[in-house]
Amino acid sequence: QGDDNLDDQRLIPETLRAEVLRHLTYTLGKDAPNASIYDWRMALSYAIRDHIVEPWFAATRRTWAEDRKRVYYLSMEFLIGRILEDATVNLGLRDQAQEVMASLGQDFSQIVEDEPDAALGNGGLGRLAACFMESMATVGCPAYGYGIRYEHGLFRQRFQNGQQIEAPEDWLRQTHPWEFARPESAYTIPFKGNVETRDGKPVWVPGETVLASAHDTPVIGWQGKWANTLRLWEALPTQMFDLERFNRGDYAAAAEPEALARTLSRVLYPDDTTYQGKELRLKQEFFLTSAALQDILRRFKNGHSNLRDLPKYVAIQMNDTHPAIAGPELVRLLSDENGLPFEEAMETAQACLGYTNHTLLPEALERWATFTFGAVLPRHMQIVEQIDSWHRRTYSPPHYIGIVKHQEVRMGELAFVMAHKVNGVSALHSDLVKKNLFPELNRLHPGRIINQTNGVTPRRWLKMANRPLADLITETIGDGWEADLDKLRGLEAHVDDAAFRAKFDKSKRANKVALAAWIKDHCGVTVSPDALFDVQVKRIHEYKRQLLNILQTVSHWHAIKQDPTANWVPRVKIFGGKSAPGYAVAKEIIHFINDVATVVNNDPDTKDLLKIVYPENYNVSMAERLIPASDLSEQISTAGKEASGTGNMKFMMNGAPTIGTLDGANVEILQEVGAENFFLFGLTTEEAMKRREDPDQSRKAIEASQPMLDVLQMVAEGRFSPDQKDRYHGLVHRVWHHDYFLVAADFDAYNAAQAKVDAAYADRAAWVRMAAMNTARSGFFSSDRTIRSYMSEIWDIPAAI
Ligand code: 26R
Repeated sequence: QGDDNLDDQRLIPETLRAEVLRHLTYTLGKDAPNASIYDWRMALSYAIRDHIVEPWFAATRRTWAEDRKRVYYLSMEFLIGRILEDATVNLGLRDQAQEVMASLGQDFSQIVEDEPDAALGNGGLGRLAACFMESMATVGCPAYGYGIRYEHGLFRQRFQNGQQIEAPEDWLRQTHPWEFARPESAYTIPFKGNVETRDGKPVWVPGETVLASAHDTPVIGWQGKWANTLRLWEALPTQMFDLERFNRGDYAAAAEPEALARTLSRVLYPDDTTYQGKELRLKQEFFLTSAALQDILRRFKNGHSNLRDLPKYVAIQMNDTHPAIAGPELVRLLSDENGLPFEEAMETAQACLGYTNHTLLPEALERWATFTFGAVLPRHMQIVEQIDSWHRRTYSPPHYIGIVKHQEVRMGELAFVMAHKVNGVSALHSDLVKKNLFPELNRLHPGRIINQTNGVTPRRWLKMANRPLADLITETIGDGWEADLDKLRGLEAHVDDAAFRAKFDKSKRANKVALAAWIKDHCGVTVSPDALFDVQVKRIHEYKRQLLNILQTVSHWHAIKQDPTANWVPRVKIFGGKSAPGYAVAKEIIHFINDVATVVNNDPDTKDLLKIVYPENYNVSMAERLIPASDLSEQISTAGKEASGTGNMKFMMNGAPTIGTLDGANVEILQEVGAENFFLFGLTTEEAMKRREDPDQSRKAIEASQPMLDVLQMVAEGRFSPDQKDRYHGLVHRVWHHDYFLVAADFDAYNAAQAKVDAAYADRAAWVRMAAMNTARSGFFSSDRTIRSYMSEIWDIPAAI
């Protein structure tokens, strides 16, 4: 059986079957004839979870016994997705689970799909944290992920007349079977109040407190050899309710303290576009960070007494600046609460802390008004000032560098100063972090900024999501590639073998057939699996340029109509992604894509040649369905804007060549796969910066391009909004006159690259070879490689496996 690698502890199906039935009876309190799909899913999940607990205990015991250093990954987002199938894959139990459920009259894949996504994240940053958790468990890095147990994850997206409507997400309405509540692990989190001086020492007298209560989810690595903990904090009131008010009959007021406290873990901030000075967001950030640090110090003290030894046992990674309050909070805990002198507390904290930057966009860089910061965290405001002047004193920077500037606390600078290592997430991005984001700090602290190119877990994104291809890989090069992805290079020897290519093509086609059926079901659009599936899935942002894609699609449609009998390659354009609820321009792009889709999909002239589909509510499980069925990966951000991208790596692994710009990790993908297997186009970062210096750049580009003129003309005339002809006048105007992201400047180059794609796709043998080369050369993009690199270059932790 393909994925059953746990030879030494092979479960016989009868055992698993008995376990499922035992949980159905004794945990769910149901008998088989009355069990719903939910009951079966819970029973199977508990049965599978039981098999995670042993390796989890073993890993914990070993970490304690060997007194090992642990990494603590602090993140406001963990975009986990579904857990059941992933757990069965890593335990080598997927085939048995399927067999067992079939014997019970249940369809395994239906059960898997009954699980709601744990959508505790917006996009790339949150999904990266999830891939890292899985890789840390796979390579045997002792680790805790710390996050917030949001009651409502990322909103559900629907389209109404083509427009995005948000509805609350409610993943915890059903029991979440993977977590263990740990009410005994709870910490008091203080806020507000003021700082008094007692015996010459500062004492923070908080004005409010809430309780952070832990929920642990074990994360199992490949082949069940190691497991770590994802610890998510739930906010609870320190005082349940006001009994006095309750007894007076004022029930609403009596429940107020509870409601207020709980809002802290109520919703995930769905805005990954602009920094907003929202007090609740700052409180959430401190809530996570303080709970994590208190937990870390408690664990450290349980075995060690000298706090100066903390960095020998503790590495703390800040996932962007969202937990950057960890710097001052750790200093506060070490000095105010544990008596270390300020400078020793500083040194100790710095030696523990690392900071990963994930964005250069100025509007997404966190800054807090000193007024808000000082009101919510009065003691931290003082410590931040102290850190700032310590830094100035110690390094006497020739140019003024400040953490606190213009009455704002700049969280990037704070994180930088408090960390011993700062990293970007792709080679290009790390260069830009040095040159453009922190030039002064980089001069003062040479060598502190390093690069750690992102990666993705091949267990979820290849082994689990693309069974046909995974099976072909194993058949061709044997097993072992799952934990050593460089082995995929072995496929290269087969790409010129027609029989191998036929099998590769067959695996892709199987995924496309399945996706076509799903699209029919979910979008009501009929698409042919023989068409080229061209996919752009990611959050909707101007810099990611979904607009470039849809405008080029309009141009392509127009070209087909001009010359309907030419030898066109049939295409299906697939879009997926959510806009931040307050991001009007992104929402307009969604509306526009849907409006274009309505016109194009109903045009008899282009019926078999072009379709546009945009399924609602793109999330991790939709990505698992779309990416393996893709022929072409759209990675077309304006150069210099996408920090890395991780979707780009998932497509590559799944044998979809990229059409893309020299941005983020695309640069490294191109380098690995070779220019002949990549459709490169567009301005470089430098060229883009130069181009923007000309205020007329977009007008000039449009006037020099007949296709662009035609497209904008059609849109302006209302061809895609017949019910409201001027609907997209604003959009067209912005392309002409305010095109910061250079849609017009890159349009012709993109159009030409798409023509090359068509030509390449028409040559089947060459295309399949190219697709296979993408898989074969994707080994570098395993998050195992990334994690090993963090371990040696930032965390100083040796691998256990
Ligand atoms: C503070 C708030 C406004 C906020 C800003 C930005 C919240 C969340 C974000 C999300 C950003 C930081 C993000 O997801 N960045 C993405 O990180 C990925 C993982 O490193 C990269 O691959 C991707 O390029 C980058 O956009």
